[in-house]
Amino acid sequence: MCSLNHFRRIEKIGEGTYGVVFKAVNTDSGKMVALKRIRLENESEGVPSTAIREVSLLKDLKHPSVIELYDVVIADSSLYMVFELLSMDLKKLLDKAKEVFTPQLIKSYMFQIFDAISFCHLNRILHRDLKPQNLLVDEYGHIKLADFGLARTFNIPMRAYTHEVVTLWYRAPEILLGTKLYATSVDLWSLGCIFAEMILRKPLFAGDSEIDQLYKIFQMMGTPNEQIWPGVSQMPDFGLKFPSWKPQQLPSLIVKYKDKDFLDLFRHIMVLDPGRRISAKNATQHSFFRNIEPVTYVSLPLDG
Ligand code: INR
Repeated sequence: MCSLNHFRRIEKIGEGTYGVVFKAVNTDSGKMVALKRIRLENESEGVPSTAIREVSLLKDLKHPSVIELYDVVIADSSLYMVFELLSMDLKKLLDKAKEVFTPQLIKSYMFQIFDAISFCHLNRILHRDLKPQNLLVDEYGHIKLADFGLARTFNIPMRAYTHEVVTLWYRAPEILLGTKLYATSVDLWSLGCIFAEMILRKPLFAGDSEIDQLYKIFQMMGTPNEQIWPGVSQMPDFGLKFPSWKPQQLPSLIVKYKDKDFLDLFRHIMVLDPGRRISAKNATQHSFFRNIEPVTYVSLPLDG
């Protein structure tokens, strides 16, 4: 634990689910960092010790594709997290630089993220809210996971602290159906949606409410039943009145993707029954990644 006095804030760079993120500099070392502030105003008894313990565990979670947490600081009824700084998030890159998503870059990003998620799952950490905004990229072709590990401590809120609507587009069907027992498979669904978006250059399932999100998934993947997903009819929010859609052909850009192995991997990820969905570890060993190439320079769009 170190003091906040060692950091000078430069500018606000992002708004995570739980708080605002600043670009800052460690004035002792000159090192640039990302400083995230989580306000804990309604915690009258100070910062809960469980939160401090849980957040501190993340300091030991070291992987080349997981944003490093350098330190945790408690100051002025806030919890500050000092992180590794990267130049851009994947959402901005998807919005601004659609042409950078070559098949090699998509494959490289997919491998790095599956490897990172596999490592997190091995350490019994679920992300639970993966989306392009919390995948960070740099100009060397690296992609790293951020904004994870807090879901158990703070719960995923309905709205970001800024009242911005929390996106549902990457949410697994079992969460939308009200499961309370999250498994590692929720993260695989989100990754499938993100990878489809890199190829399609638009979101795969862009729902504007929980039921719209669920129906968009069912319209493409088919409405689940007990045959294809044992236990589905017992889920808390399963409705007997759900329309029964037949599975549709996946978008043609995915079916006709130039790398033949992609479709097989994608089909193993986008499985409605979480128990039958591929694991992150098995995904890294899929034949799609046989010819993985080293990461290379990516020209990031300048801000403005
Ligand atoms: C950037 C962000 C660059 N870097 C947004 C951003 C736009 C451009 O959120 C970010 C982070 C960074 C960031 O460099 N390191 C971290 C975010 C987060 C943790 S978190 C660490 O957890 O998502 O708020």
